[in-house]
Amino acid sequence: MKSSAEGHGEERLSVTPPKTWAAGVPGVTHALSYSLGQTSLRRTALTLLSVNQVTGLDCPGCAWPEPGRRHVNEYCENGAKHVADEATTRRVTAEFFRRHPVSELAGMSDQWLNQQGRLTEPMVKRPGSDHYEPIGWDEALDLLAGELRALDDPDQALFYTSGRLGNEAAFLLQLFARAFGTNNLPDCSNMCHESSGVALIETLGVGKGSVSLEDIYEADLVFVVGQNPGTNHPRMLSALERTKRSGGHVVAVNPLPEAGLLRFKNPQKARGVIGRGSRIADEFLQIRAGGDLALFRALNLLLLQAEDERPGTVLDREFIDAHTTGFAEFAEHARALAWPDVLAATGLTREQIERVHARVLESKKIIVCWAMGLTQHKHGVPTIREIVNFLLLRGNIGRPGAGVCPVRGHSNVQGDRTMGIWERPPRAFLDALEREFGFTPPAEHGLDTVGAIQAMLDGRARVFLGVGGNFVRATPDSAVTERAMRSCRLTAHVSTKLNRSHTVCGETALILPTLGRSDRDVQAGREQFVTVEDSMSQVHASRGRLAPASDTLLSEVAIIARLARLTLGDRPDIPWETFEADYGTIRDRISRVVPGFEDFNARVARPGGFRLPNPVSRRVFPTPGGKAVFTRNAMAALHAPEGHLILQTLRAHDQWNTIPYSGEDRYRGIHNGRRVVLVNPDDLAELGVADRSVVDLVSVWHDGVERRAPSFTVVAYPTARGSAAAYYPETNVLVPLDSVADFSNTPTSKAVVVRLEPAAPA
Ligand SMILES: Nc1nc2c(c(=O)[nH]1)N[C@H]1C(S)=C(S)[C@@H](COP(=O)(O)OP(=O)(O)OC[C@H]3O[C@@H](n4cnc5c(=O)[nH]c(N)nc54)[C@H](O)[C@@H]3O)O[C@H]1N2
Ligand SMILES: Nc1nc2c(c(=O)[nH]1)N[C@H]1C(S)=C(S)[C@@H](COP(=O)(O)OP(=O)(O)OC[C@H]3O[C@@H](n4cnc5c(=O)[nH]c(N)nc54)[C@H](O)[C@@H]3O)O[C@H]1N2
Ligand SMILES: [Mo]
Repeated sequence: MKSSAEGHGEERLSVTPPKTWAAGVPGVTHALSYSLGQTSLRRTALTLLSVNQVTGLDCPGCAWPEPGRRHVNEYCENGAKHVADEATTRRVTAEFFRRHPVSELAGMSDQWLNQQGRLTEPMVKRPGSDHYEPIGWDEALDLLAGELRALDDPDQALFYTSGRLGNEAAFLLQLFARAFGTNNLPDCSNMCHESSGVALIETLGVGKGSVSLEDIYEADLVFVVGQNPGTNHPRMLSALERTKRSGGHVVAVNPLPEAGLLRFKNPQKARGVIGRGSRIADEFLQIRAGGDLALFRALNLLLLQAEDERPGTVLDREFIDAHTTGFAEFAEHARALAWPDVLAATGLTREQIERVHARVLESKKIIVCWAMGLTQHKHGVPTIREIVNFLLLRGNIGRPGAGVCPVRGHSNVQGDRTMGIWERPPRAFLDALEREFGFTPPAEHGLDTVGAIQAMLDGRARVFLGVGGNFVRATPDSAVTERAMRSCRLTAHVSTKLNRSHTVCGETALILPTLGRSDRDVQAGREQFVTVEDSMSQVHASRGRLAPASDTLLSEVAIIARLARLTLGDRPDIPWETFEADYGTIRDRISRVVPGFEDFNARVARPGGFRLPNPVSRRVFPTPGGKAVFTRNAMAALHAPEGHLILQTLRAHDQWNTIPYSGEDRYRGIHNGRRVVLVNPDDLAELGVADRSVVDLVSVWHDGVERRAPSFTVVAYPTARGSAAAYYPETNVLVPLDSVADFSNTPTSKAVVVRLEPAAPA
């Protein structure tokens, strides 16, 4: 295995034709073989059997909801891999850190670091030292608390989270940060679905999806836009299969012909194991990167024109009049669209778009699903606003089988936001905190992820605490971010596994190892559970079953509660010790602070939990004017200068975000290599670059700084013209820190202007 972070070329790379179907038996055996490489058969069986059972473990794989009657456990190949990765029997001990200095670890690959196993005891790297050494919990948390207290201003501290955190820990962390005096709560959401939240709050008043799983089953037409469910939300395919069985249709919009969008073999059914599987997409629009705003503007224009031809039959006038504002201004703006701009931006033909328009006219109930292919673009927010326009026109909001469906990533990223992990907390939330806990939380907005990096760079932020995640690999502009982290006085990470953020650290650094979701969590002699909220606002319990990876681990709740007490001192109004001993007492507080959680403990004890109310699904729109809002979204498209391509950075099949599990991307036919760039063969011909040649990717940005990712093997691939693709996080070095989406400040990870330069010989 390669041990250097940047290999030169991919000597063992092999490429086979992309698959046209996803899941099925190879998926399951593949997951099992990964699992057995990590752990024993017994642990594998024990964990997999409890995944997504009513009384079991919430699958950490993604935020797609579990079907209602969960008498069978529904999990997928990739969920199984994520669980196995956590349940591994390999261990990182003090001895490991004695053998490997930090400078050596910083040169190892993300995959290698992860494969060393579970972290087992708290470690500290002291100023000037190149080694982590063991430290007791009390001393470690005292050190961190001391650094926090020593800051001139609470806003010099950053509290980052990743969406694996359960509700209880998330609630405590934001409570701690605010009692300490800051709203600096950057999170992975800032790099993920922030654009969805911003667009949906503005137009519908609620920053979440409005549909349930039943709505998906019931829909006549489901759009799957900018999303690769075969890899990232495999269980979504069983839902789409059901939609299709009841007569619904699916339109996929993507620059890549992703396997899961085309055909699906359901591994949970005998029929899926043999046979050709179900065809998923009835229409596949192979769009150019960033062309979605133009596509939905075109569909909206066609709807307005169809209404002109057959008045009273196309638009839902009753809905528009009763529940929306801004229709007239929107319609006038919509009609100004020029078809040549649409065709250039999308790379589609007018016939393709009209065929989809015809399906729209035939469909009473429409849902649009989307993920990172929309949110991580400069005009991601306007694109999602335009999708809302599209749904509003025919009243496809707030009734069965219709609505918006941003498909979340991390299993509890939506719940963390509900719990107040947000650098821009709403006033009402802060007021509720004040009523419950008797202190006045800071009102000024805090720093998001990009803002946090900028603050570290110019010395405004000095102490970084990450609870979960892998900050230096998830964030853009790797070289710049690494400089930012290294300039901190102290960086500390609450983590389950070793990752690069532990090796690119501040003057002092702490590793605080924690229980994973699959570990049994016992406090004060009683078994605890945590709760999570899925992508469709269902809140339910998650219980770990496995013996913890080491006796020394503390839960996230315990770490945050102890740190808070050490930092803030004993205060009668926030009983940190009680919170740690009984998570039910945290839920009692949540029930009084967060709307929708009334009677939390009782309701979450019911099988399957409960669904948070979403007023949008009742056509109540909590916008300032009390109505859904039509918006005018100026045309925007991506433009690469001559000789350049738009590069999107995405996930391979065998990885969990910043952590590759192997060099395999089975569905796309890429084996034994991650430093590859997929390019349309016609683009290669035009650029004069040969298939399988080795190039450097060089990104172009107005600051004139040259950002280079060396040694990528070119693979001719059926991606849309002008739209290249390569894996994240190896390519994060190319994404400029200030290349962000308008309004949401999300890094534009799906739109980096690059050129391919012949690689310098190794
Ligand atoms: N196995 C596995 N599961 C995961 C994760 C994981 O890493 N591994 N990560 C989780 C997380 S945090 C998230 S956010 C989700 C991410 O789920 P996805 O959003 O599916 O993840 P990406 O790999 O970023 O894929 C983006 C998709 O958008 C397409 N795309 C790119 N640009 C455009 C565009 O301009 N227009 C359109 N229409 N499509 C475009 C790409 O071709 C690709 O299919 O998955 C979650 N689930
Ligand atoms: N270029 C580019 N950049 C991207 C993206 C992209 O598509 N392209 N996607 C963005 C998106 S959508 C996201 S969500 C972010 C992801 O960013 P993050 O959430 O920060 O990254 P992860 O890779 O999910 O974090 C993995 C680490 O989490 C820790 N961990 C795992 N489970 C637990 C747990 O139960 N508790 C604790 N405390 N720690 C745990 C482990 O130590 C592991 O090493 O990356 C973003 N960055
Ligand atoms: Mo994400």
